[in-house]
Amino acid sequence: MALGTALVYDEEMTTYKLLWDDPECAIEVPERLSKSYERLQHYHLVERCVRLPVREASEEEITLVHSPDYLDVVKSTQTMNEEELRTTSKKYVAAYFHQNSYRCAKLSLGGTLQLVDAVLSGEVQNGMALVRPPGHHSQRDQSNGFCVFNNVAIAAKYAQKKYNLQRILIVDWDVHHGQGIQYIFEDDPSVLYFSWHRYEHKIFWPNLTESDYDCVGKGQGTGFNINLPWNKIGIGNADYIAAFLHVLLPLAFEFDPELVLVSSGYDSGIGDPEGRMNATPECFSHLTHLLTNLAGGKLCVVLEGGYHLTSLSESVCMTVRTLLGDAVPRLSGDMTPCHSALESIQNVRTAHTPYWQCLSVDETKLVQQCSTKGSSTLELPYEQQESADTARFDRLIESHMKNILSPAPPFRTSAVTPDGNTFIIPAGVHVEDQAAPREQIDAACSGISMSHLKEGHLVHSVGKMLTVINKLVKKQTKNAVVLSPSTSLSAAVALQTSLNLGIERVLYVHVGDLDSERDFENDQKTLFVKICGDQPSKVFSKYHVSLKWKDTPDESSSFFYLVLQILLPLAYSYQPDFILLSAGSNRSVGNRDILLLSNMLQVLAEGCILAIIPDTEPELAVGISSSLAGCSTAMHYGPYKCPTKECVNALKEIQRALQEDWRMLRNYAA
Ligand code: X5A
Ligand code: ZN
Repeated sequence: MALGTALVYDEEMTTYKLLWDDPECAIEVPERLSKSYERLQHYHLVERCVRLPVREASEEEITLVHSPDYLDVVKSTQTMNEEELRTTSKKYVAAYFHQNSYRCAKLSLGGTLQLVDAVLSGEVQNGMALVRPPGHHSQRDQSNGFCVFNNVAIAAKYAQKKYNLQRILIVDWDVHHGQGIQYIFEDDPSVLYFSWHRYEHKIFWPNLTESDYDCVGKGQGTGFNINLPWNKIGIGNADYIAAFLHVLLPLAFEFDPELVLVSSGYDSGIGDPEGRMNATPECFSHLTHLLTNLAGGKLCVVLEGGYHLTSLSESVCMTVRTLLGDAVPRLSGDMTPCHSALESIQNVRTAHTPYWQCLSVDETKLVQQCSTKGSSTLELPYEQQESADTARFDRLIESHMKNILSPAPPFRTSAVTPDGNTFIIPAGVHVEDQAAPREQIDAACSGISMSHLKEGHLVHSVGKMLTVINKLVKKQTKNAVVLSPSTSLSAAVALQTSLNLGIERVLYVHVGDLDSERDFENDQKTLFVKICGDQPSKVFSKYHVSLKWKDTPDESSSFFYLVLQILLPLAYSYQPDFILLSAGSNRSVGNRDILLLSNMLQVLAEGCILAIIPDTEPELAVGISSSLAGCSTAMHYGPYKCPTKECVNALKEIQRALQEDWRMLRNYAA
């Protein structure tokens, strides 16, 4: 059954601050924490989480990463006067100490470890630690960039030691390079570290050569350090999603971690004075959800930076909401990655080609990145308001959030099951028992030959499905699973009905054979994607993509590659309002792959998915309904393997042909 989401927060971590004038450090204020927490309360998210108390980290834990000498220095700041604190702070880069720094740093780390314990002991599914001081810049013997102890790096060492983990993924979406984490794990293949960061050809802090894409790790750890430098400001939603789909996630799936730690800085979000990037708060919902299919959903999100208080706190809320399994809001803005972002993506993919199978099947080359060409397609809201009033910008974010967060109705998953078969449906899923009236069924089926469907089947399955579609369109239900005697027919009826009800863009994904395949070209209201094991009869076109996909038969799957390289990019580019996912007979992908697909597709259309499953396959329906109900993140999808050259070539052809129409397919600039 569904495990909960943990939240770590303690007011005591607001009891240290900068005591003197230092413009560089002035942004790291206690309100970062208190405002975020207040916002979580405002959205009633705190009460939905499992509250974990913080604790002090032990010296043994601190020295998993830091030197005893450095620990002594930090310890000694407890009793220093302001003059001494200043002198000690000056020994480091962009650091400051207060008499309470040591105590708070111990709580910050201890709180992070509490979260790791709760997730790895199975007490909760995932969670977030709202902590300060942050950690990812701090190093073995130094404080750096407001960081005292390296919370996430120590958490990884702690998890390896206490739970004997072999593979941990660290995702650092803070806008700064977590060079501290890189230094600690650069020769270690058991920790895969991914960081994107504002770089601007090294002119941005911390101005390190080793933050560039060609720094891939050392010795045994070669290939396990992934740097994605942004050479422009104004990087936005489309760029971040492209970075996940084309860089982080394929490598992460191939790596197959047992735990995911997020160095979760929100200075990569819109309005931040440090990052000057453009990602809106709901982008963090997407990033979070996209990670939930790794490591059986064991995800620990740990706060790092984030200096625009409104942007920070809204983004924190979006992250926690998503950890709780709420629907992921639609992503705003044009889904076209900018040229500079694509250059960076191309280069990091090329730099990692020797180390990752899923990249080596693709042919990539380096591109010369110049500092002038290309810019984000989004405006720079931060720059607009820089001189003027920040209050106006705050109101802008707030009204944006109101717009995208639809008020929560009794949101649940519905199911249509054959009579007397309700026992298979997971708790919390609503079994629909109301069939639409006969006239409605007849109208919905007009033009679709239902002749070989038995009368009883028709009324039960199609009739109830129509009721469910009505509810989906009216937002009275979140998503649904239909067990059907003929998935092709049910899908055809569902498609026609949803369009009749005024849905403008339907993404229709069908896996397996389809009884009668109509032509979707020129019908811009449907993007049809069919996945089958045989060569498709029809050549693909913009709105009608049939593709052949076949794994070599064994325990592992390469389906993630198709999902990340084709299906999600198509879906993100199309921005559907409704998703139809149907499974036919003679499928070339396993049930586990369909679960991965249904889980991943939930980032689109606010999760409004109707899944149509053969009524002979109740196990699949159970899996999908629990996935749609947001309680199956505990499932482990691995092991993964690399797709065959043949599959990759077929996909590449589609990618090339359609990337002008569907921009998120693009993963290179040249
Ligand atoms: C944790 C974090 C930023 C330091 C910036 C110094 N540190 N210019 O975001
Ligand atoms: Zn940062």
